[in-house]
Amino acid sequence: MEQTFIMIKPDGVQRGLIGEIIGRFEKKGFTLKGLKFTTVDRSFAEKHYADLSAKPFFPGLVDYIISGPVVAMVWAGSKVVTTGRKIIGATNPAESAPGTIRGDYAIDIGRNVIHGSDSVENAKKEIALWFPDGVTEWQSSLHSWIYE
Ligand code: RTP
Repeated sequence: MEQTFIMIKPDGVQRGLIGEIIGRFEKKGFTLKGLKFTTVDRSFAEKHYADLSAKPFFPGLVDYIISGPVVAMVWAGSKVVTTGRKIIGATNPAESAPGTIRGDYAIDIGRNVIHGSDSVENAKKEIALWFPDGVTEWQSSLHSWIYE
């Protein structure tokens, strides 16, 4: 099964959205494979967002991510990378559809509550970075009620 890396950013944690966000992925039918409540330091955040290091918003983005605890997760399921991005909504909450996490809970692009991998390849890299010891391999007993 495909896997994706999802992170509830510090604003999502501070605003009490952990349960709401996990609930949306659970209720969709995806399977939780890894979960860590943690803070990260500057060099780790810079590694996670290395692709954006040339962007003008990069220093502010790193400050934001290290400003408080985050919830790092691995979710598994069919097409979980693209579907996860749909559940999250567009990067800029002003353009995120109502019903998406960012559409429902965020206003500012620099406080957009959640991160989700944008490709299967990046998901693999992010999972390796955040969960170097691997994830928990198990299969939900609901599997046959979710997949044909
Ligand atoms: P993410 O990686 O957090 O899931 O977001 P994304 O793929 O939807 O967007 P990306 O382009 O990778 O940007 C990463 C995060 O940087 C912040 N950002 N700020 N001020 C700005 O113009 C700006 N653009 C992006 C956002 O927090 C975005 O999620």
